[in-house]
Amino acid sequence: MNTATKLGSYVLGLAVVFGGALGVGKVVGPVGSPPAEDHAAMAVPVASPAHGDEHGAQPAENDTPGGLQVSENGYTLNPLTTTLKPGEPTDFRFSVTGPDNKAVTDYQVEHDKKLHLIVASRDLGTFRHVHPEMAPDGVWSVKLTLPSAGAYRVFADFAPTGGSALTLGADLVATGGYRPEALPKQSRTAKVDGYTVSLDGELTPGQSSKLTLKVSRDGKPVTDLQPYLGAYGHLVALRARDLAYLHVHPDGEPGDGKTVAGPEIVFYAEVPSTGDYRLFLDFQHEGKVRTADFTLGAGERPAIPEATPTPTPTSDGHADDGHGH
Ligand SMILES: [Cu+2]
Repeated sequence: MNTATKLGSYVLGLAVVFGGALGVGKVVGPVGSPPAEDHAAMAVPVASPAHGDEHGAQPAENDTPGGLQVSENGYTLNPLTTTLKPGEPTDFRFSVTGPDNKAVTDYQVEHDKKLHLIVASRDLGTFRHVHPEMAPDGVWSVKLTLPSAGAYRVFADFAPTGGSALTLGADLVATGGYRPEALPKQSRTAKVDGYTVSLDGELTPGQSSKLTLKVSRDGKPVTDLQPYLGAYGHLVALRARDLAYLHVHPDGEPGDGKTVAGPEIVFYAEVPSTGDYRLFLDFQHEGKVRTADFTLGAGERPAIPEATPTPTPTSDGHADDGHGH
């Protein structure tokens, strides 16, 4: 995707562009705030050290969301591990080759890391966000334990030095017979490890949508969230059915003098289409990173045929309150 052009096509307040990698051009600063260092680099690619000269020819603008392709803009994700056994810690290894067909070894640091790896099961029940280590030859490696047999998708989210941010995707299989689970029902409340996270806001296709996530524990708002990878929260959205990848970033960041450490974390997201999305929020509190997950619909969706039980008429004879059900 030609990120410079892409950015230019949005004007105000857009914090996220679908297709979204962590880096250049895919994410811009929050509304009305001075851009942070990395955001500045994204907003003005030629000003970034990694973009010190003209880009030269870039591929034409392409609105395909991230994560759907194994190769884009001349960069290719090459998994060296394609299957693993569920429940067993396994090194997942891969490289990224560049337009010269050599393994890429120079990456821009985005949110404290050169590369972010997301792993999700095809049924979107399992989610991992990990940070592999790169060997000098450009081979990345990370210990992965997948909970159960099934089809998974890995997403490498990175920005090669001198290039645009990319999210490349590839399949990964945990061997064994499995039964895919239905997409978790739509929900605006997630519970994890005694924390409750509630989600406010609507996803509107094609528009920047404000999402507010509020973290509480034992009924009390959490106001001392800890920065994790340069933010109080990281939100990844995956579109149901094709696992198109959207990385969303918060409005404001720790240390900017106005972003509070909870209980609310505000994000701006733009989704490209109607449909269901799974949202995964990573947040850190008391030294531990946890993930809260949600299912949210965007836009008017065609009804999904499912076996809905027919409403049972009440038989206890109490009067209808007149408001219906
Ligand atoms: Cu990451």
